[in-house]
Amino acid sequence: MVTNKHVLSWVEEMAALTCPDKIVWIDGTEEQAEALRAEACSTGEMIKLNEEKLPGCYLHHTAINDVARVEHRTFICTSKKEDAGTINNWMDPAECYEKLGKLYKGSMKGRTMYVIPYSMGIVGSDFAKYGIELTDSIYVVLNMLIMTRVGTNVLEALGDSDDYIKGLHAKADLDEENRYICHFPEDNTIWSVNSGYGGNVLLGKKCFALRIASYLGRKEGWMAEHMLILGVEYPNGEVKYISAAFPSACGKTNLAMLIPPEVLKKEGYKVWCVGDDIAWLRVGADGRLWAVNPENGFFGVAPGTNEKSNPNALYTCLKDTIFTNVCHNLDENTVWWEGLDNNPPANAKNWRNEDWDYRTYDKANKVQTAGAHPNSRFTAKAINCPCLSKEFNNPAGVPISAIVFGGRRAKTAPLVYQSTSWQHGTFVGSIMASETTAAAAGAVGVVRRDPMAMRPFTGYDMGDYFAHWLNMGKNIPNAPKIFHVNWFRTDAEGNFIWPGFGDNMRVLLWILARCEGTVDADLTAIGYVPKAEDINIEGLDITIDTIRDLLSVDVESWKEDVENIKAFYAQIGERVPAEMYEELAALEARLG
Ligand code: OXD
Ligand code: MN
Repeated sequence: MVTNKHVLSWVEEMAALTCPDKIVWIDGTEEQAEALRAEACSTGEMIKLNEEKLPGCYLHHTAINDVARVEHRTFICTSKKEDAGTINNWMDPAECYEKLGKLYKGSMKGRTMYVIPYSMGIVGSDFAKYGIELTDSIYVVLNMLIMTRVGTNVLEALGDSDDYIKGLHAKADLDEENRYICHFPEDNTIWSVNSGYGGNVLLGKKCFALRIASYLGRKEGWMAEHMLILGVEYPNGEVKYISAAFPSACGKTNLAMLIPPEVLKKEGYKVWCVGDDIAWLRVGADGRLWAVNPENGFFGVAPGTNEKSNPNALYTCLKDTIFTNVCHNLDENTVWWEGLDNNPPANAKNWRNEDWDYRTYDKANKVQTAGAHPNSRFTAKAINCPCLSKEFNNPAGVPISAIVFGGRRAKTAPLVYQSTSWQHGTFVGSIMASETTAAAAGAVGVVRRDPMAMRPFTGYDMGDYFAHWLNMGKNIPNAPKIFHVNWFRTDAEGNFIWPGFGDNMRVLLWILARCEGTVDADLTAIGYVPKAEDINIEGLDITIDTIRDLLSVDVESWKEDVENIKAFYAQIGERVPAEMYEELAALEARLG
């Protein structure tokens, strides 16, 4: 029985707007979830997959015009435009409520409204924040049950408080022209309409745990970041934790679930996954920075996931998983995607649910010809991950030794470098960037600046966000050291030089050795760079000269980058802190 009057009156108000035929409260029980799965299968919203090969797994197809996050239709609605900043789209809150109100009006007629009480973080912990999502999609309910902690215990923990994030989602007509993902950070509210794609409709994830949470973090003195969290276990059993931010398509989930190379595994090194996408960070009583993963599952990109790139992810999605927009193997009633193996199914439906002949696949035109959409996903439970950290459910989180930023750069960034201070590290994060690859449409090698990988996810002005980072640094007596990595340097023929994947562990070990103060480094114009001999290359088909090459600082391309950074800071505008300009000027001077 729900007694919280704030919740009851809000649900009533939203129901009066959307007019559902009925309202169902999600209680988190397996019985209710199972009944919803059966209902979704009976209407064709989901397909039950082969119970022997993929127990508890389902397949879902989104509308073909609705397969990814829509940054151009994502808005931050603060009362003052300046507070949303120049990088975000902004709409006046009153105008937005009115505009979307019209789209919601009567949109749930003939449908059911599901009320999902959920927690980001462990219910009752200091880190936890609560949300309620109203949705007319069973698919959303079933995904939220995997991605967050859902149930009546959330309402009990909330008590009579109105301190929760109010999320309203309606599929409406899935009309692209009227698709909106809107955030009202001053009202703890998220409104999403006309989409059914995960990143736009699982409101606990990007909308709450990053955009709204980053706003709350600034107000309350903590940080919400687009970061994976992993633990490196040493042969003596000690575990050190790293959090790392990468733009999309840089292998975040793979790094989070890394398997060390044979030589290190034999010595007893292990890696444990705490999270693959989002970290909430707070200063602990011991003066260290502590992190939790506020999610409870993984919403990972399927294509490219295989036995070599990420066996742990593959294993994680063998049961209790919802697959979205992958290829359906009709003979086996299983799933397939490009990059899984070299055996595409002969009798299959593609991500659009049309008959598919794998021989028509053209790499240059993936969206049209692939079996699985390039952004097809698996929604899988964290507890099914073989390398899940035993601290995953620790309400206190894990202490972070190193923060790592990364990008995809063909030349500019070396394999790894370390910042010289928190302020310099904040600068390094602020200039993060990735170059577009031939795999994506548009020009190759165009630099997209993506500060801290938060460009699409900061719920306020980017300059204020940098200032928040600087302030946090002043309040963390034992702050993590800050690093930058680049797995993607290429040779003259455009081939990747560094092997990547599990071998990235070799770089993580150098990073942690720096945090422990047990290894030396060379100070360069951009920061501390390893001495080549300190990167362990045992068992690798790579010479120390190649490592030297990977660690070299290409002064000319950095000078070009400085110009690009200046333009980007100018675009962010006047709230970029003076300290960032100081760091930029110092870098320019050091480059000569
Ligand atoms: C994601 C993203 O889906 O960053 O995690 O785009
Ligand atoms: Mn992400």
